[in-house]
Amino acid sequence: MLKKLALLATGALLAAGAQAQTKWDLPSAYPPSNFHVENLNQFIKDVGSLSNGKLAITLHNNASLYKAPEIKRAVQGNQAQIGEILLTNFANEAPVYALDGLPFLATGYEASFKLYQAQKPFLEKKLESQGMMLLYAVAWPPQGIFANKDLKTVADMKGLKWRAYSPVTARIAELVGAQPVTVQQAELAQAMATGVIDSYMSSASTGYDTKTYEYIKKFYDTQAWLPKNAIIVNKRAFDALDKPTQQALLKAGAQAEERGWKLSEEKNKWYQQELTKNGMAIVPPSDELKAGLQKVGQQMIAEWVKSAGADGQAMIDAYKK
Ligand code: PCA
Repeated sequence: MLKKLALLATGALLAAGAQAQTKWDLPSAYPPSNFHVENLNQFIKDVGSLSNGKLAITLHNNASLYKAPEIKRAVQGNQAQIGEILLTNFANEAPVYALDGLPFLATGYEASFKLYQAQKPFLEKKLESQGMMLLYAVAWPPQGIFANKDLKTVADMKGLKWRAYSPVTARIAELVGAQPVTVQQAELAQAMATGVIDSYMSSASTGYDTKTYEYIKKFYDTQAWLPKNAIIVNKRAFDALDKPTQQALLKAGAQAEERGWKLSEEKNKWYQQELTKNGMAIVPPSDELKAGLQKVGQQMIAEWVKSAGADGQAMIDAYKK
């Protein structure tokens, strides 16, 4: 009888040992229809299988756990062990976070990936100094302008009630005489419904996620820049994993980065079709509008280089090489 009990106890211990599992929370500010979130779901599955179930990540999407601007601090403080951030949201904290949010520096997927490689060592260093690490980053589709108004030149942007999602998109508004209101994607539909804003710059992806076609009927396809979301990890939480689990996480991250960049480009076409199907016109910008926006971009790049010092110049040089 005693022997049997001892055996049972050993069995229970063994089972518990095999299942010893670390649980992480992953806040994201975007909804299930978003390609970043689709990619995250696959990433989480991959982490589970590559780690033999030892690391279980729970996704909290749509800003349900933390709002977009709070996620970075939550990961830094280890309230969340891993999280998704929009880098350019943190432009005021350090210039490196703003680089991929600048208009007309890198405008296609290839150029944006090159810009990422130039930015990456500086991004890693910055995050490391804040007790975090960069796992992977994926570009949003090219940014265009959603507006009902006819925009033939930048002068037509004057007075727009402009939704900004970052200091950079607020600066664009200032330079063209629009009125910026900062609203994150999770609150964007409401801001349109209540008339707080009547225009914004973002991707077809966000236009789809927020049903922008119910309020705004034109998307000016300016392809001005491709900002990135990054998946960041708390360094102490990472260090607490055993080596094979760390390797599993890194591997799943590398796979998610590769898959994510492809998904962004592929799904952008689908998002644009959906916008069209729902009554939105995808409008190529006039040469005048393009030229005006490029001028705004040049000024903003010059301002950035000035604020970013030697590191900034090194990033630009590495990108232009
Ligand atoms: N969508 C996000 C950021 C960039 C993008 O394409 C947003 O509009 O909030």
